[in-house]
Amino acid sequence: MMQEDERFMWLALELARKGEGWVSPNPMVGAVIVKDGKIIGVGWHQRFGEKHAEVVAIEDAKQKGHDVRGATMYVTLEPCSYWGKQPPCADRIIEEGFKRVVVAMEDPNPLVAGRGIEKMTKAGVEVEVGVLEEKARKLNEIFIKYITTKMPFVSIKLALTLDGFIATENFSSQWITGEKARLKVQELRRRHMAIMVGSGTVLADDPRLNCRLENCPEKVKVILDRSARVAEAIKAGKRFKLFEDGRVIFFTERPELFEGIAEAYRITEPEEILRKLGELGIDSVLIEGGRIACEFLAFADKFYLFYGPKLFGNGIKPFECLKVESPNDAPMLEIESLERLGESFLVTAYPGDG
Ligand code: AOF
Ligand code: ZN
Repeated sequence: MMQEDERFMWLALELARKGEGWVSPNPMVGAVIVKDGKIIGVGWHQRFGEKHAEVVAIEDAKQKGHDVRGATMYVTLEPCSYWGKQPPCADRIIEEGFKRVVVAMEDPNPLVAGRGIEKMTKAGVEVEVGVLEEKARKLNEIFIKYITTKMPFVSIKLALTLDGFIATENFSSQWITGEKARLKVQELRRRHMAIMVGSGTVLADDPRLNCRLENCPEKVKVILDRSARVAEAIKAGKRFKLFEDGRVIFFTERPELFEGIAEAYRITEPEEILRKLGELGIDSVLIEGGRIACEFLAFADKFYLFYGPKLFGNGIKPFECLKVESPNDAPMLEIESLERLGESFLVTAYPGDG
């Protein structure tokens, strides 16, 4: 039975992932309905505010002429128990007469937090929790952080030479990594609601900061521009590609200079910037500006370090602000994976202990 449960949950997790980028700040959720050992319906949460995975799967089964009474529902997140933008899935599952519900993880949303499971159990549904839980937690690491802290999940992405530089001494950084690594960055952009860089990057590279994969929603672009250099450049007649799509937010000491240009806040302290983004409903930030990475190091939840096969000898270092004197004092990372991307490679890591 266990093996079977894992197999269907695996499929539910794959389905959930199809909502990536579109459901934020909601979780990615997938559901599979099984009766007499056969899959009779599948579904996933497709867009923020729209139908939940369980309901999509129930409708899928019915539309194909199946009766869900007595069936098993595999779902990657505990079915919800309250009325939000959608009705409570736990109630619907009870009404539909499911015999068994297999859940990967409890919903960390304080409005649910076990109440969905409790409701179904009380109604006589067999509920099992924790199948492929680790995988489900990883899939929704952004949601878990945001729903429990109201602070966005912070990822730091850097492109480094093998000797650890993010740019030459005159700030030139195009290109350190190759095509495959750049495609991977697009996938990271899909996963995060907002992309953040400093004004130096905007002025030097004029990046679009968008997601160019097909099936990718518009991004929120967050620019740290303490002295409003971008506003001044615009007033002097310069144009920037990042304004071509998506929402643009500046954090600056001079928000008044951005009137008629973009949304701007008089906040420059990293923790306050993140708090504001959380208040604005932004669940995740991908920090792409190498020179702002160090300021946000203390708040980083994840690192994506791309290494290209080059040596600069000298240049800009990403974490110079650390000033570690003894290796024993160095912050540690916990490496999750190593991935080869053409001639480059990617180290994915979490902050470690210490
Ligand atoms: C589920 N299945 O597919 C999703 C769930 O405003 P609402 O009604 O869309 O509710 C959002 C909350 O519902 C979200 O914070 C999370 O706790 C849960 N999301 N639950 O059973 C789903 N997307
Ligand atoms: Zn629901």
